[in-house]
Amino acid sequence: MKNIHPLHIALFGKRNQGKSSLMNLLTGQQTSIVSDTPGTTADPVRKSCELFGLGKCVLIDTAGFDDTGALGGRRAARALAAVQGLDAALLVISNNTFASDEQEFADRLQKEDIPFLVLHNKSDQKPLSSALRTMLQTRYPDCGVLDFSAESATQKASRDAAYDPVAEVVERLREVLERNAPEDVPELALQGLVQPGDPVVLVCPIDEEAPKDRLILPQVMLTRQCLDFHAVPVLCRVEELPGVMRSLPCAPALVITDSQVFGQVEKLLPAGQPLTGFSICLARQKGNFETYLQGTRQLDRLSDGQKILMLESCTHQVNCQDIGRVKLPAAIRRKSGKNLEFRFVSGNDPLPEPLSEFSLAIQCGGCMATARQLAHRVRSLRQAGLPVANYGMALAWASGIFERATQVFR
Ligand SMILES: Nc1nc2c(ncn2[C@@H]2O[C@H](COP(=O)(O)OP(=O)(O)O)[C@@H](O)[C@H]2O)c(=O)[nH]1
Ligand SMILES: [Mg+2]
Repeated sequence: MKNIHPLHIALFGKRNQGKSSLMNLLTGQQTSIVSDTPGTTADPVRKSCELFGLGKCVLIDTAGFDDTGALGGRRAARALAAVQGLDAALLVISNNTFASDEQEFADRLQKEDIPFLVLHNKSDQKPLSSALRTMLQTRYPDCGVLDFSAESATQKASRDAAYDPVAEVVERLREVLERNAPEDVPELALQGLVQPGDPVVLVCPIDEEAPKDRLILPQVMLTRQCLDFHAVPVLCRVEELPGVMRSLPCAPALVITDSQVFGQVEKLLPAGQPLTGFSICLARQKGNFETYLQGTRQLDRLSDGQKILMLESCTHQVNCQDIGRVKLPAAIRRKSGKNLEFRFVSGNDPLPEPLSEFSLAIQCGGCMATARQLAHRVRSLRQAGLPVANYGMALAWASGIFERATQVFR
């Protein structure tokens, strides 16, 4: 499994089930305090690690969701809030106990579409009963169930250096993730579009918004993808594009540009030259592509007074904010000639109610969000009957080249 962003995996369960012991085993070091005093892990503890077969992960150890200490209510609420945007969860139980707390929590995970593994810990004390295993597999057909002992695994590892105490846990997690992978997400945006040796031109404007001394993530990602496919990335600014096009031995397999200069770039290229944008590539990679294609066409059907919901997945990228809050609304107003109202939601903030007030939602590229986070958000919007477009496609639309910029992916 290849993941560009680390997988966020959290451990949940009542107090004293062995969550922190598992966290320490998985991260291979003393990260979380293990204690037989229930309620020791007060705030979520995060730790990055590399798990064999899963790649880069961020593990999150949480307070028990039954925590009833002085801060209990808040802790439990925080454990629940941590659910949003997770790639997977480990629900840790023991002693064949799967009571209403656990059930409520597992139901919630299932509802939020977060894949999870129920890990029955302390099997050295009491193994998982077949009745509970069957109940779990019936109620949560997509989850995994594993009988385990953090204690025994730790002891075995201390006797046998070749023994990997978490291999089984990681393998089961991997199976669960694979079984629940979002369907329309290709691994890489350029898959099938470029061949070894193909030149690919990446147009990267360096303006006052460009970060100092570096490139932005989508530019780095697409450069890397060209290299992965043995294509030849050629980076340039808009000014140099005509010269680059003249000097290449053949027409590039693809030109990928920053969406803000779509208009300029398309005028500099011969008709028929495959062209797309970084953010459209990102949308291709992060799923929901068909939804965005259809949603963007909605821009042709806007009328005066309609409301558009702008969704930014992160709260800190000044560049995206400027595009989403200022440039894109201005470009849409200009191109449509309509008097429109824009509303903004950032990060994981809740969606405004009622969604029926809006005629269209436009989601940012989500370079800092996982495919699952985006899938979840887009699903909620679609369930409310709202068409969903995407920043990159909307910018292409505003530049009059929506069809051309999305053609290569259709
Ligand atoms: N017998 C046994 N005890 C365990 C196992 N895993 C954890 N424990 C013990 O259970 C207690 C609670 O563990 P901890 O990891 O702090 O649980 P948490 O509250 O869920 O984070 C500690 O005393 C651990 O040593 C296990 O597999 N078997
Ligand atoms: Mg703990």
